[in-house]
Amino acid sequence: MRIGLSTCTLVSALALVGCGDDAGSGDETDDHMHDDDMVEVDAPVAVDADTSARPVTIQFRPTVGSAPFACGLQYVGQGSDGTTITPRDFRFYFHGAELITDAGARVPITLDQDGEWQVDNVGLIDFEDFTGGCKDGTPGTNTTIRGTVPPGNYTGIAFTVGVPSAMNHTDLTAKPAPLNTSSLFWGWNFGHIFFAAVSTTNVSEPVPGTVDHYTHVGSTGCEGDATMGDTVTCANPNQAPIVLADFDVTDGAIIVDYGAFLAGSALSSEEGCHSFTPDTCTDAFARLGINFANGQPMAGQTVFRIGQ
Ligand SMILES: [Cu+2]
Repeated sequence: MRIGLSTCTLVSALALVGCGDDAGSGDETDDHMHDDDMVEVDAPVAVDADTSARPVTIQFRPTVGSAPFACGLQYVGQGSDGTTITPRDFRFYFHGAELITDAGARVPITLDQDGEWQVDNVGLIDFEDFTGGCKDGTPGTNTTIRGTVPPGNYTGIAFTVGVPSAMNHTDLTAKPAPLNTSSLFWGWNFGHIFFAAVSTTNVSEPVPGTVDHYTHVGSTGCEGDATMGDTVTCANPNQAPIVLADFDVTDGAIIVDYGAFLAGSALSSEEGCHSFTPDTCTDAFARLGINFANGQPMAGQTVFRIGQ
């Protein structure tokens, strides 16, 4: 749009008064009240740039490899030992979700504050529905990020798996949902379980029955007494920043692959990972993009990918 040289422009530039649409600019949003109209004369400016936030919904889709994930289904050949499993839990916290423009700029998604799944810039993605063998969570599920972003040409998405440290070490009962989910909380100092994937398998040894294999990712090596108001810092934050390119915000979905996360874990064993044991944690952490040795992000995560 060009703002034409007009009586209105001249008058408003000189007298600093507003004027209507008689400038012929077609500009519905500019009230012409500013005092620098003179420099805009015949200068190209953005056409009716409506910068108001637009709603955006990011879809997550849980899978076990290429198969849809669902509580109550059996999946053969899972883990490092080719176990037949049924899921027991599949949930994770995210924060700091951003869309990425075609120019590479990161634009935060302002989350809808729904009183249940999203608060501040944190959300809980919950794929389990408390049916079948899923016993750790709730009937409710949440498979989307819902919020607003300014208009833009977005081609990628980023978010971090985990709860921000400042919100992670507090009195659970004083926290708003979804941060008050007791089944995803270890205690004040360790904080929340960021990523939970639990499987159940039938075993015949030593006695016939079932074995649950837990993989719980959260911060470790945390110091400072949160109950006394100290700021807690964790030597191993174990937060996973995820960046996915070539994401179509309107048509695409983010696949979250339960099978890929557990592909290197011995699922017939009850010796799972609660973020403390290198033997059972190192592989799963790496698949999520976390170096177990130091708790820092590392490249090569295979749990999240773009799909439909
Ligand atoms: Cu645990």
